[in-house]
Amino acid sequence: MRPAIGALSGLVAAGAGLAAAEVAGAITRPEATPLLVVGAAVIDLVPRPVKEFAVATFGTADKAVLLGGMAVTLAALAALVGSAARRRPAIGDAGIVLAGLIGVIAALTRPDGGLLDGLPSVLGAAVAIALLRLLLTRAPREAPRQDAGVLAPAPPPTRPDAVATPTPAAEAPGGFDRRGFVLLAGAAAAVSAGVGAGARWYASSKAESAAAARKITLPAPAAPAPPLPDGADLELEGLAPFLTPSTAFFRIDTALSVPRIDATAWTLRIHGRGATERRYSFDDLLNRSDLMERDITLACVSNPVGGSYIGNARWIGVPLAALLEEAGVRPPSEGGPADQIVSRSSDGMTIGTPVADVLDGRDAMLALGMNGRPLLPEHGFPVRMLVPGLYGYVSACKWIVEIELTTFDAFDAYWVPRGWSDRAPIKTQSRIDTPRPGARLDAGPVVVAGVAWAQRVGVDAVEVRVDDGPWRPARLAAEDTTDTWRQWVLEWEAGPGEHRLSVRATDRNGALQPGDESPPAPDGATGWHTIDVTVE
Ligand SMILES: Nc1nc2c(c(=O)[nH]1)N[C@H]1C(S)=C(S)[C@@H](COP(=O)(O)O)O[C@H]1N2
Ligand SMILES: [Mo]
Repeated sequence: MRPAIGALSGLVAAGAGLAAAEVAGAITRPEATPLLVVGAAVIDLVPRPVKEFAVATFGTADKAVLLGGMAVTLAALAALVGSAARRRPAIGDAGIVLAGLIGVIAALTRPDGGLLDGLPSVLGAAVAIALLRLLLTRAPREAPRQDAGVLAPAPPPTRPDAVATPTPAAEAPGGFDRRGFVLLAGAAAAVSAGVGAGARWYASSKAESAAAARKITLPAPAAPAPPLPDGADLELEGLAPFLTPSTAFFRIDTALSVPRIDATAWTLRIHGRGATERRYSFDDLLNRSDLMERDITLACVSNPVGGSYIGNARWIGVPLAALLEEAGVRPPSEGGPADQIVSRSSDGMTIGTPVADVLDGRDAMLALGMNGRPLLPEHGFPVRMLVPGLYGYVSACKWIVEIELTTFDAFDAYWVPRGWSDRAPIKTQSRIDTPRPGARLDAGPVVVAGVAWAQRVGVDAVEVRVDDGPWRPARLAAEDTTDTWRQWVLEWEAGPGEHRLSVRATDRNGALQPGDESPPAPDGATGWHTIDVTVE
């Protein structure tokens, strides 16, 4: 146990520091606690290949993996610093001050960071230093290692009464108040866990009640979505449902903790080149007479061929073109000085969208509702942007608070300096949902089905190939709109053996989905989704 005392002290001190930071965060801003701000900084700083690796390996669990990895790293460092501090207490102070400083810098450099955001890290470091010192005074002090040639002071003789004055030589059982140390460390750990969890709970319940401060009921939209045509949803087992339930909708963002926004205090500011500044409250949007409801498929640029970062929902929102027109915005083709809309979120994300796309008549909107309900926090409550035909990272700003009219020359949005294209229309794609890759099937008729999308244009054909056979036309489900994906199905008479199935779509302009394989970066993956199955 002896060598572990320092490590244990370091761990307990780190835990107490984090708990103290949670308390400070619960009072100031829960997003500003050290792990969250440092994690957010890591997300912003990782180079594209690392980010792509993380998304490919961990998918949407990447945030949990990041937080877990940070906790393990912090624990290891705390144990190391604690051990070193047993010999030289100054190392303990210095290590914790450094950790606190990293937290403060990360907090203050967040795009949405304020001065107060440094407080959790400062308080956490102070508590950690005090507790580490206290714990180490209970532990027997180890003699500093002596370098060769330096005269070591003669160790004091061991006395039976060494209990009162712990010395390096007090290695006798009585020299270490083991019981006192264990009690103190145990109590500190228990109090930290309790206080930390309590602060967490308090912060989240405060956020929930702010969000629910007023029960939001969405008004019936003036322009409801046309009813789904019969046969748009084939309702086949293993096939993605035509409308994705909100709770099953993919979530992609850089927010380590989901922003919790009080809708009653929310405002949107529209300003910039060629725009008369306008502000809207949530009520302003809710009470408009031009609310529209639309089925729109949203795809992430990081979606690999055959991937699941795509969903289709029924959204309610305000036409974005109407808001821009109220601000006097004209498209570049009519002499407007701005060609880019930069939308900003409450957590500082920036997303750049071509003005021309938003004003060309498509159903670009500021969405307030998803599948008949207010947005879920994860999907941008209270308001997010949607532009059919563009990948999410260039259109779908969640937790939006600002729209600035500018130019692509003047401003690079968040993902652009990180290696992604500044413009990114969604590429035509198709996906096999059933059978699953690697499935073992019985010989005989097999239902092969999936989805395909060619947003803004529409899917006109889907073809499936088995092994080296001919491309066979699949049956297309009824089309909802050209802005939604379209289901397809093919019955396949499967013979025994290993088989390879591929799918490809053709859009309404007659353009065939490209078969050459390219990765998601910089502007969306291409290739034909291909799976292997075994028929017995
Ligand atoms: N504020 C904010 N909005 C954001 C993002 C983000 O990281 N922060 N990610 C974008 C990306 S890359 C995508 S694909 C969509 C995903 O929306 P969803 O999570 O509701 O599916 O949100 C977009 N809007
Ligand atoms: Mo995305």
